[in-house]
Amino acid sequence: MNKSVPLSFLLFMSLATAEERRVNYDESKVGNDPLPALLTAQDGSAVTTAKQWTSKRRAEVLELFRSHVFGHNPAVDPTVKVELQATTDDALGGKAVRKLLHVTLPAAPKWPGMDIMLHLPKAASGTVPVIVGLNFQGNHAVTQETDVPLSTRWMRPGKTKGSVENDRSTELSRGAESSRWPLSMIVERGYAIATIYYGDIEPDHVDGWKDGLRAAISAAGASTEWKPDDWGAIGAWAFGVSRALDALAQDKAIDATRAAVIGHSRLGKTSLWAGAQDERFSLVISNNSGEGGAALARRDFGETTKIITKAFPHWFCGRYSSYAEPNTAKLPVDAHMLIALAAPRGIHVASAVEDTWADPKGEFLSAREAGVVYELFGKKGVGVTEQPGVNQPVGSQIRYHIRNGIHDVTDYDWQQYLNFADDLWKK
Ligand code: GTR
Repeated sequence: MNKSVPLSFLLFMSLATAEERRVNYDESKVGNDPLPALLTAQDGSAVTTAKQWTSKRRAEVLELFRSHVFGHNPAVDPTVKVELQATTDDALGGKAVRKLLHVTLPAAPKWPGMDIMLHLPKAASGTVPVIVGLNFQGNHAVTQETDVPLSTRWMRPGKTKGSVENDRSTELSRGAESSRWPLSMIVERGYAIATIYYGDIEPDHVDGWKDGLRAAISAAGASTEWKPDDWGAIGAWAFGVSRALDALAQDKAIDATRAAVIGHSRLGKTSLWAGAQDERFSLVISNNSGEGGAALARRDFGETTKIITKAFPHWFCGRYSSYAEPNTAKLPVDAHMLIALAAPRGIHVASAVEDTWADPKGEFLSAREAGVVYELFGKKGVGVTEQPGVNQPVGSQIRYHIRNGIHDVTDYDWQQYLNFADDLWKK
């Protein structure tokens, strides 16, 4: 059993019927529904070449994810307006130049915009690759640097008064998420690192869209009635990540052809979806993304489609909940297809031993099964058939590792991601 009980689990328990309150952690009971075929097009023809994947099958798979899982983004002019709000030449003890950018969308003036915190390696000669990811608690929580302004936006309610959890917009919360963002290590390895608070894009609760990007983009604003295949919060967050890349690409110090997207947990699901849609990301990183991310939905282990769509219906399109158990086998996609949408680019899937809620084995299997698409491009996937042991990263263009410990992002995880980035971009 996992050590820490996820909030969604508690929420689910309070909403669920007795029959639904069953979480399986027995590998012999995960079920064996076959996965949808990656290499059979909707007209029944076999996909045998990279060209057939790129020109036909890829678009079909992407459309299936839009129609059934994450929803469609609305048509909107994505042009961003970027304001440089502050530059610090001696950030991170002199290792980095830090820029604070504010990004808005002129086509959606009601959206207050998002703040990007960008750290650039000072020692770099020439342009640098960039890693972009959303954070959970505000840019001020990612760094200990006291001159980064505290977020004034919506924050996830906390559990205990007077603690970091309950005071996410006060000095108490400064640096609270910094263990997940080893900024010094990243810039020392020659990478720029950009992060954005996910709540800037859209608050994370069922009515969050009313104060976020989705209402601002919809002509009907907060009186919008969503169709079953309209975008959910993950769609909006992923859209925001792409707009961040637009903004970063304008910085002369950055080489946007070497851009990675990273995310943990729900933001790992977001990273996968951003990488699936936006092929400018040449490396896609899923850290403990679990159900609705890298974990196969058809495996009944840990969190299920039923649990996630009950606890967090706003993350997905409305239709996704119709595939809650016992209907999961009818879902026309599964996580291996989400991984495959990154092909032939680099993708890294990471699990943690104690993160059983996210189904580490299901995360590995999707990475393994996506390999057939990479092979069309002459690239190798994870290169093994069995899930590797702890701290034994595997794979070529699809990487996978499982480390000790809980649902989290650790220095060990980052070291693997940076090693992969080096292999892709520096060798
Ligand atoms: C959990 C949820 C997971 C995961 C996680 C997170 O409560 O059940 O799917 O996304 O939240 O984002 O922290």
